[in-house]
Amino acid sequence: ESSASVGESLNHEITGIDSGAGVVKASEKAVEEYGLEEWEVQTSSGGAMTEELSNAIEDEEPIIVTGWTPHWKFAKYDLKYLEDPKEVFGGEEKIHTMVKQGLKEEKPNLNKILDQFSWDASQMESVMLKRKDGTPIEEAAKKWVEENADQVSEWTKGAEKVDGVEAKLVYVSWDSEIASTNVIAEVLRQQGFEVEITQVQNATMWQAVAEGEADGMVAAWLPGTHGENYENFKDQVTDLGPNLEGAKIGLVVPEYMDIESIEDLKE
Ligand code: PBE
Repeated sequence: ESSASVGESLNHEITGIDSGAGVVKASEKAVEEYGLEEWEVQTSSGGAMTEELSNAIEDEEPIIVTGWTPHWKFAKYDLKYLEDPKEVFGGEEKIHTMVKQGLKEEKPNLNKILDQFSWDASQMESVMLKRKDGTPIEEAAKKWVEENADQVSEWTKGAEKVDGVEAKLVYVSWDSEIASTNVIAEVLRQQGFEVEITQVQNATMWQAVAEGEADGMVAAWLPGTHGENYENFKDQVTDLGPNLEGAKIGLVVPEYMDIESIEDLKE
């Protein structure tokens, strides 16, 4: 199968997610920088993307998706990242926790827990997988918190329990962030916070924290994916540092596809 037929068989479409996602913007940039004039990044949602991926794999058909790690799809399917010799997608990233300015003074216990929140890619993936396999996310989060009490006690160390203090978190409906946000929300609930988690678009997530409408978020992918968002708001948010290391974005295809690099989409 030649790469020309890959383009034709895909109608020169890359299956994207929501248009606000950094990985979609990076994919559009890749289309430009690799000279893939015929190609287009179709936007939809994270859920629609994984649905299309599942369908394609079922029929062993070609597909290219805007992908990222951590994600359950790598546990479910044989997938590979297309090589990116121009490094448009950047390298390894970290997911940071961002809070509104002054949170430390306003809600010190909330700030402390958000600051101490940190886990790894395989832990996040395990929660994502449970949800994928049908467990409601609140339940999957509760279970994870229960089974990882030692680690969770590191997150709450030095924080006093509260009685109904509001904790407002914002996130985007990406599988990875659905997992992290629900896990930290469960921890906060157990500490006595009145937790409200709100699903928004990426730009709104940053803006809500910058304007102090939300207390924080655990979904800032840096330095690349959300680099532009961070540039826009860095003077209005407080960066509490990474909560997860070893994240990555890129174009992802099934192993059975006969291409290895983004360059291969050119012909
Ligand atoms: N993601 C998941 C997001 C960040 C987290 C890779 C889809 C994005 O592209 O903005």
